[in-house]
Amino acid sequence: CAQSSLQKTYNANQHITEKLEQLAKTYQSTNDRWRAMTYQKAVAALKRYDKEITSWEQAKAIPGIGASLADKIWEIVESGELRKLNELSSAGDIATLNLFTNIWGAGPTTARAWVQQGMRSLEDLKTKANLTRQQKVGLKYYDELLDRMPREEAAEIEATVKEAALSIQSGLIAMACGSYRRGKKTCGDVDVLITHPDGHSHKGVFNKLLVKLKDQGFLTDDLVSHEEVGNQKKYLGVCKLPGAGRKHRRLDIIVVPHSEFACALMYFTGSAHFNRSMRHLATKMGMSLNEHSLNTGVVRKNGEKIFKGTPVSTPSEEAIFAEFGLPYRPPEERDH
Ligand code: DCP
Ligand code: MG
Ligand code: MN
Repeated sequence: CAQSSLQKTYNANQHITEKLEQLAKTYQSTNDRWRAMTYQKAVAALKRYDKEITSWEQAKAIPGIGASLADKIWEIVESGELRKLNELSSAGDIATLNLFTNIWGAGPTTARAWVQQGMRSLEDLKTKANLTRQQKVGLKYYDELLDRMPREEAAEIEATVKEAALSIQSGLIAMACGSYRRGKKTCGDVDVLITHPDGHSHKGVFNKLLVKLKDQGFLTDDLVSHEEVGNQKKYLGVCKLPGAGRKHRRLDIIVVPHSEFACALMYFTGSAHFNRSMRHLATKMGMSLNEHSLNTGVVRKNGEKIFKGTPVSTPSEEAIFAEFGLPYRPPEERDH
């Protein structure tokens, strides 16, 4: 009716909701979803409330508004300002958060904690912060790891890993996936996938390869030295090609059994966006896809898997596309 639509469009407390909305956005931008939602809910409650708020008690009496929110609302009514907002959203803090989240191994939560502890620069972190081993590596190579490498250099890194792998076991397949395989001009890291066509000779290669590449001085630092998911082994680290003027680069090495090769190849080729689309399509078609296998006949109830389905044979990426009834899409066309 006319009255309720009037109530919806007229906001008697716009001066308050504006500030709380900004606060919600700030928390959203620092990935504090819980706080962001709290303030979004308060804004919605205030927008439904049709009278101007003139006391702390009045604010507190609105369903969904607790004492701490009433304090903030009252602060805005009295002073027209919200100190918390000024504290959080100063341009300097945003820049500092960006500076910190660019460190490998530091996410928004860690970055925010450092800012709250008074850290303002990378130098502060080096001298005063509690850093994980990974964050120490991330900080040591801060500029180098932010720099994307030309694809020619990614090819040299691929060749180095491949040569070492083949010296350990003949017949291995070692190939760079990720942005390199998608044909990008620059790469953030190199994602080398390793398998053996005979189905078993990949076993034991992972450890020997890492030892060899470390002995060569090629691998300089570990980030995740050994991650094992099912039959796949993954290494995340930092490498440097020999010779002067070379930069430290991020390198991922993944060793998989040949039966999982096509699914792993597709996953590590990406893009991440393409992978999400494929998983979404799989769900719609009663299938599931990950870096290990493609399963059909998956049963889901309320979005939850109650039967994990049956893995189908996937000898190649072409076979995976065919299972979806899709034409083959070359890596260069998988950015979306
Ligand atoms: N991947 C994914 N989802 C993620 C991260 C990665 O599906 N959250 C997959 C798709 C990526 C691949 O792993 O293409 C490799 O991950 P990278 O982070 O190395 O991403 P790219 O190689 O695509 O880009 P970059 O050049 O930045 O390394
Ligand atoms: Mg990559
Ligand atoms: Mn990678």
